[in-house]
Amino acid sequence: MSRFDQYFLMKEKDVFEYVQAKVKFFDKNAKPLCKEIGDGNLNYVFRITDQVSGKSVVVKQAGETLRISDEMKLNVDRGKIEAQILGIQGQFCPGLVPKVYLYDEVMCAIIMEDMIGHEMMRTGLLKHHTYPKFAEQISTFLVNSLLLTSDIVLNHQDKKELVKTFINPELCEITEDLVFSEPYLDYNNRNIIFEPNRNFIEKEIYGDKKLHLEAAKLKFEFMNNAQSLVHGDLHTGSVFINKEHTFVFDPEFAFYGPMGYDIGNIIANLFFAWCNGDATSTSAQEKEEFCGWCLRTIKEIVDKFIEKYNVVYDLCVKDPMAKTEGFKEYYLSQILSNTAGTTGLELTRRIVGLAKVKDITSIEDPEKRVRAEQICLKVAKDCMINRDSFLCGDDYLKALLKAIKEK
Ligand code: SR1
Ligand code: MG
Repeated sequence: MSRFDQYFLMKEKDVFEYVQAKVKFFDKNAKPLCKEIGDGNLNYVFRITDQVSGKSVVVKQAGETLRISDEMKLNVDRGKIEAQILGIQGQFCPGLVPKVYLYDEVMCAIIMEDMIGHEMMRTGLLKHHTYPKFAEQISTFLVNSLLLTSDIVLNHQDKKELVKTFINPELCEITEDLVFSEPYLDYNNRNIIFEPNRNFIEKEIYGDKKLHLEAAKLKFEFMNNAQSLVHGDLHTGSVFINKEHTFVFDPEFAFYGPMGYDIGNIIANLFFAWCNGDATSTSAQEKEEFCGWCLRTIKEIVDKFIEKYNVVYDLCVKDPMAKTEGFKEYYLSQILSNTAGTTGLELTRRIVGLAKVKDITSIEDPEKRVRAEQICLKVAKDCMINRDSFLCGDDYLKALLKAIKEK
């Protein structure tokens, strides 16, 4: 019997004993230091470091209520999907996700590799750090994790088994509400609007029925297109990074959905980083370097995705009908359209909905925040309404330039 045979929410003081009981990670003479480092909306994340050997490990535990709101409750076993998908992504994208040492179904905790020497990408972006290898590495992650789990490549029965395993109704419902519905209808009364932008949002978002129709179409595509095993929440808080290397983590929203959902999330969050650089850079040089990097990276991610998609498709496609002339191009055009639509949805929900991003909320000057939010919403509408014409990286930069001009 151990005190970890029954679920309880751990505190910093419990975690070293827990790790030793489960995986004996540290030496006998270890001097542990434990810190809760989570800054997400859902879970608790502890880092324990042995001050003697320098070895460290991370423990992520699900609580019964969410950090973002005590009123929101979820099953505590949500980490199980995360541990499973990290295993699959580790096979298809070696080195780009952290290693899982254990998933504990009782304590609902994952013990995993500490991504030493990396920092949360959003934290780095808020300091206007740039990451020259990100576009290359994230595009590899996207193509491999998405294409290699799709019907294009996998045996269709095996793929259907994966669809079953990764049914994730509770977390998908959060996304269906927070991303696809509430920013347009606010039926749960929990949208948070920056007051100086209320009139703009009432007219441009709540009042635009054409936009609602596009959001509705994208919502039902999200729910019904079991295309690939998607990460499901691929924003810059789900990436740990340094100048050389990228880790993608936190895939607890994973399920079988449209590929564009992951690609569009990354693009939107780089637009948020651009907005922060535009509003808060302390010199013209800093703005040029940082904002220039954000734009180049958006463009490169889309273009590299297309390039690598074509290579992997030709190498790995198994389905005989998917080899039909013209199908590769058709399939890509669907992915790119959904990518643009998702970019717009993510841009909108972080400005209008409940869950915000620091890139925008930390802009202290109200006029600059108004500008940043309005640019995001203008780009968002363009991306959603005209999504079939976003065919390459440059199209996103054009949308931004157009939104800036309209301001
Ligand atoms: C209630 S959870 C709010 C948001 O945090 C997660 O990271 C997802 O993005 C979710 O939409
Ligand atoms: Mg998360």
